[in-house]
This record gives sequence, structure tokens and C-alpha cells, in this order.
Amino acid sequence: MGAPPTPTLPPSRGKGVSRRLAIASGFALAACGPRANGQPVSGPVPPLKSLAPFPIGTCVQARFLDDPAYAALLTEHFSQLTAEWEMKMEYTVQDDGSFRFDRPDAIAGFARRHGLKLFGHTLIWYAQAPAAFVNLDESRTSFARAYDNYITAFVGRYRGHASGWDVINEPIKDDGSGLREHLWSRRLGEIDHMVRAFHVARAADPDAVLLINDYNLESNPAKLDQYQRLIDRLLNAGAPITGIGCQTHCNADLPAGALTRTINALARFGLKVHVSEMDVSIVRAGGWFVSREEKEAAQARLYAEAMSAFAALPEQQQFAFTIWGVRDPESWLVKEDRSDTPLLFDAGGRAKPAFLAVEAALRD
Ligand code: 9MR
Repeated sequence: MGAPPTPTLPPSRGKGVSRRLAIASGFALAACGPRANGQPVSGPVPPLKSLAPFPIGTCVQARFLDDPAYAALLTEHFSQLTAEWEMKMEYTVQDDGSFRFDRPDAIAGFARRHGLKLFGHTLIWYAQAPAAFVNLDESRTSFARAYDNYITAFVGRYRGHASGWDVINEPIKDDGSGLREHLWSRRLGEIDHMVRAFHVARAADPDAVLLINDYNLESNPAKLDQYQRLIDRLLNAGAPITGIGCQTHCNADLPAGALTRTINALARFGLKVHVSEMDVSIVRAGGWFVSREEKEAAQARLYAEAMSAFAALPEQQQFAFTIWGVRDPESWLVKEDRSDTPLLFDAGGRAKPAFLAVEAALRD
């Protein structure tokens, strides 16, 4: 995905203005957050997964699994794995059209050995259009056959193991004005390619939860609205969609209440809900006058808010709560800015205030 827009606040000229802007940007309650001093915990903390009646997920890359400290932290706290990128077409589809299963299998094998659930991410994504598909002739029949074949191969391979799949990823335009246009929609139809993908996935695994997934839903009401309309259209078209993903990549200046409203709005469909990729960026948050400590406290509050809203959903709708990474330095956001610290654990694997906030939300 492209970088979600970062709301930047203008520089303040006086104390009063700073305060007003701080309130508008969602930092107002920062001081009320847990451990506003921002220090990580030095002693032991309870395993997160032991506190939650639903799966607590994270994303992984195959190469991380060889690091014993990483693997120990991961298996202690998380109960579901999503491949961060190695189950996407950028890895799985080679130029000659053949598929690579080695790293997906390595991640699935690790999950199986450690008794963790596996989540499939992602089948059809506008951002992934491998040459082998682009180069197929224009005939709708052969393209559709290759499309079906891909979905069948991956969903079928992990049938009975993968608890669910992101069948369609990020279908809504960033400005919320409509659906994205891309290889899959051009060749197989704007709605039809999605309906088709859900049917093929369902045929390949009758039990997996089949999800749609998108981001910036909490920060862009137009996008959330468009997402809900699309889900309605897919359901009306008979697509066997059984879950809704809310990526929840947010910035520390997101106003309080937005996450709760979004999670509740998505739950109204009665389908399963997946908080699917949560992280809270410190550096993308606006407000140069707001201290790092305040942003970290705001980060902790946002994690707690999302967890509380998710934990309050009816049990049968709680698919999983997934955090997009384990330790800060491995986050995708760090590639953009090395000083970002968006996750629950620091570089040394120590639990941060955001972890304690999530723990408290789960104990409530
Ligand atoms: O975190 C992922 C990064 O390592 C990959 O390079 C990138 C492209 O595959 O995808 C990132 O994960 C994205 C996820 O698959 C979909 N939602 C947005 C995530 C962050 O960009």
C-alpha cells in the first residue's frame, strides 16, 4: 500500500493554540495513558495469548524464525501467524507461472509445530500483478482459469490448517471515492473478480473464514463508507464472504473513539471481524510540539481502545486480533523511518507501555 496520509498539524504560536491542536489531534488524554514515562518493562509479563479468549496474531518472515530469541517471544505471546509477504504473489508466482511453496510451507510448518493457527494473506491484491498473469493473452477464459488455479492451489494446500484467508485485499481507493482499478478488475470485472475469488476459495476449503481486508478505515470515513457498501454488494451478489478485516495501521494522533466506532460499524454485518494488521506509528503522527513520551502514551491508549472494542464484540464474531510485527525494529514502518517504534515489544524484546495497556484492556 502507499503511505497512508499523515495528518500534519501547523506549528503552534502560543500555549493555548498548542492545547487546542493537541485535543483535536487526539493527544489530549495522553497523560492518562499507562506508564507515560515510556519505559519498557524489565521483568516478566504474562503471555498475551493466555489473557485472550480469541487468537492473538502477528506477522512473520521466514528468516526471522531462525532467531531463537524472536521465536521464543513470538510463541510465548502469539497464537496465530500471518506471513508478512511470503504468501503473496510477489513471492509465490514465478515468471514462468509456477508457484513457490517453500517459504509459505516453512511458516505453516513453524505454526503447526508450535500449535499456532495460520492465517492466509493474501490471495487477490491490486498491488500484486505478477508478470506471468500480465502476460497471459486477453482471452477471458484462460485468464480466469489461471486465476482460479492460483486460489485453488494455495487455499487447497493449507486446507484444514489455515483458519482463514484474506481473499480480497485493499479494494477501496485511498480517497474513498470508489473501487480501485487493476489487472484483476480489468480482466475479470470490478465486482465479478471478487465474487469469483470468494467462490473459488470456498470450493477449495469449506471451513476457512473468507475475508475482505482494508486500511485507513478508522481515519477516513469516506473509505469506511465505501468499504461497507462494497461488502453489501458482495453479499447481495452471493459471495461467500464470512469475515471483515480492519488493518488498523494507525498513527498515534488518531482521535480517541475512532477505532471503537470503526470496529463496531464493521461488526454490524454480523460476520467475523479481524483486527488484521495493527500498529501505531509514532513518527507519522503530527504535532511537533507533542513530546515523544506523549505520543507513546497515546499509542498505548489506541492499542487499548482497539483491544477493548474487539473484546466487547460477540464471541462468535471475534476472528482474531493481529499486530503487524513483534519487535519494533522488524516493523515495515522502520524501513520508512528508523526511529519509529510502532509495536508492543522493543528491540530487546521487552514489553512496552503499549503491551501493558493491551494487557489491562484484556483483564477488564
Ligand atoms: O509489512 C509488509 C512489508 O514487509 C512488505 O514489503 C509489503 C509488500 O508485500 O507488505 C507489507 O504488509 C502490508 C500488508 O500486506 C497489507 N497491508 C499493508 C501492510 C503494510 O504495508
